Amino acid sequence: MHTAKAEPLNRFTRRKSVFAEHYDPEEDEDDDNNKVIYPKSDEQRKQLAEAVKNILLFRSLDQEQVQELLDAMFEKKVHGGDVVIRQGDDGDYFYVIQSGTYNIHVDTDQENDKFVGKYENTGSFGELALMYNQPRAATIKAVSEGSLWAMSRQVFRKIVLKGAFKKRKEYESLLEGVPMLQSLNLFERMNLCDALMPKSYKNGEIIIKQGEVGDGMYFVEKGTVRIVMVNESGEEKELSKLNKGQYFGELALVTHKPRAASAYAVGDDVKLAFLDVHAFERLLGPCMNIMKRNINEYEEQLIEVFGSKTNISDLR
Ligand code: 1OR
Ligand code: 1OR
Repeated sequence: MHTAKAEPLNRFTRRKSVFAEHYDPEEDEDDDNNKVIYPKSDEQRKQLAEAVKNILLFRSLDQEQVQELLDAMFEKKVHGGDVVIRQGDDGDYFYVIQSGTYNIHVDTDQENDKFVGKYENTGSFGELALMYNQPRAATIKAVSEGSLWAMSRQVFRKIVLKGAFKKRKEYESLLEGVPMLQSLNLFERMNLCDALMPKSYKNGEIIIKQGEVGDGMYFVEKGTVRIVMVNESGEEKELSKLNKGQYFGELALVTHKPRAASAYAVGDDVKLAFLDVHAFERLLGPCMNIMKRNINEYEEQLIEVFGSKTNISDLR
């Protein structure tokens, strides 16, 4: 199971480009005279705008770029049984799902055409071959009637690639250093990179306020964060100091309780990567058990710090 999961990772590091061109985002020039426009009805435009709203790869794009993308995408209807992408082929299009169910199959060294997952009415696929100049890493098969929005390799590279690649590169090494995330495969970690948003704080600034509703969690990219808790008798205690590669703010998301502590920036150059609660639920499912185990450790430490089990009943 684990070997199968690691396969695409080896692919990325082992295989050489199948295209003559090598990846260099700086080479992709902005040529504004060369815009591709597929006319769409108002209804189509509305549907497409809705479909791309949750595409993590588009997160770092501005309004204008998103408009250009919408113009450049065209609708593709599929029938049950259609193979949209075949593993091993060269990459031509990136797809956003409008409707339909799509199975993901991966041919590994051990097994032919193993079913590894599916998309249902939402999501996107086909970015890997376009980003990394690799053969298609999986086969995508339509299970039902459906509709896709396709974007050509050229448009993808011109508009989406630069920002997304930068983000994946920037966060890849950060996430590699987070032990909790070791259970994610490379593909899952890349999706996580797309979802993270950078945030900066100055010395003493509050990041999380105890008692508030949790909207996301944070990974420390640079600098130090203090975790401070006020217990039921109003006593304030510093619980921990966190540095690069550590995370916080996960507790409220796991327990669906208010924030258990406050978090403050230490020093003027604190950089964090923020993961909102929706992406957290979609992407960190495989890490949930590890996070829960770490919460048990919080409980043990809590007794040491406050000398009693204060607040512990509140924790779950
Ligand atoms: P692509 O251009 O390589 C196939 O064409 C697409 O399938 C790929 O981009 C991804 O968008 C998508 N591993 C690799 N690619 C995947 C995976 C995947 N799932 C979807 N795609 N894994 C599945 C994780 C559930 C890991 C399999 C071991
Ligand atoms: P959160 O979403 O509750 C505050 O927002 C964050 O502070 C919390 O998630 C955790 O990431 C972190 N020890 C270390 N870190 C803690 C602790 C903690 N509680 C919350 N955070 N505790 C052990 C005491 C030494 C307290 C457990 C209740």
